[in-house]
Amino acid sequence: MGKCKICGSPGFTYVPEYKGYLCKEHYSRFIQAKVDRCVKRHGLLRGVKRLLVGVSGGKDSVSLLHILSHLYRGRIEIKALFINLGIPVYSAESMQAAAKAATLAGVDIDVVDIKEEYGFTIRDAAELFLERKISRPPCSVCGTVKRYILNKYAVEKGFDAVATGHNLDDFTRFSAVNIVTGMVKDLVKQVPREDSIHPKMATRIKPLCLVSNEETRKYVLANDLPVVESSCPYKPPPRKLSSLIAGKIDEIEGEIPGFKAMFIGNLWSKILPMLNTPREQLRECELCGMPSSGKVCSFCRLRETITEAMSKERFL
Ligand code: Q46
Ligand code: ZN
Ligand code: ZN
Repeated sequence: MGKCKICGSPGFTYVPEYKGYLCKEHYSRFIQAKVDRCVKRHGLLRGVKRLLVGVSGGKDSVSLLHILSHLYRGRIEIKALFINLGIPVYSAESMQAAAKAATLAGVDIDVVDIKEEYGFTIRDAAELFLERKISRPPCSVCGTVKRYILNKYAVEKGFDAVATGHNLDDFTRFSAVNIVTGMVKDLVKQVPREDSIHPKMATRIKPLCLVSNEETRKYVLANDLPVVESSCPYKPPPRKLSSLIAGKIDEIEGEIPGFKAMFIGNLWSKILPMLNTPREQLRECELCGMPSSGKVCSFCRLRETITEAMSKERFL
């Protein structure tokens, strides 16, 4: 292992941008500077005084909290939110990691327990799906639940924006799949900042949008951050199209360093501005009052389906 190009101490990892090695400290500073540049270039914290960070205990969100706290604590208020999804073993371990990460970052953390708040867990949803009593797979239920709770918590507690840990690889993979499958509605959401379009919708930001999977993995190692070791038992094998595309994108990045950033940068600056997609018209859900495109929001519809299926089970 070579020496750090900046300070000469033992190198931690090779960094293509430096054409050489960096030590743990300078590697961490390099990643933090990358996030700071992205935040400034895309105005991610424009108008944001209070920021809610969704922390799952995974490497991306734990790195995100550490980086944001390092860069902006004291200038804006930062709070972490962990959502207890009730997934056996995994949720308890994730909560421990998230709590430790928050302590390390010097940030308060709150927990929303979906069983306590809404009467079901992702485990319940997974079992109902296996028994063919609901049609949505656990990850689809989980995604709707997480989005809804993060937004609701932020709006009710007066946060200006919600930050999540989507990274460069998530952006490139989702965008390429959306292009190939023609999912323009989803493609236009692959941006660093989605402004609020409803009084009950918080602005969403993704400050790790130019930091890769490999970089957050190394950031965790360099800073000895606590992350959940187990993986979610409901994680499905990756879809064939998605994993093939991700593999090819990795191959190209290996040949042409900076390819992923170029792809996503051109998408943001040249392609998305040409797409004339009308903004979604939102009203308030008749059941919960949160933003919805129909009479009842997707979360309330989902909750009704699950609780109905659970109560039928009880009477069998
Ligand atoms: S927690 Fe939830 Fe993930 Fe588990 S059920 Fe799927 S989405 S895999 S990141
Ligand atoms: Zn150094
Ligand atoms: Zn609702």
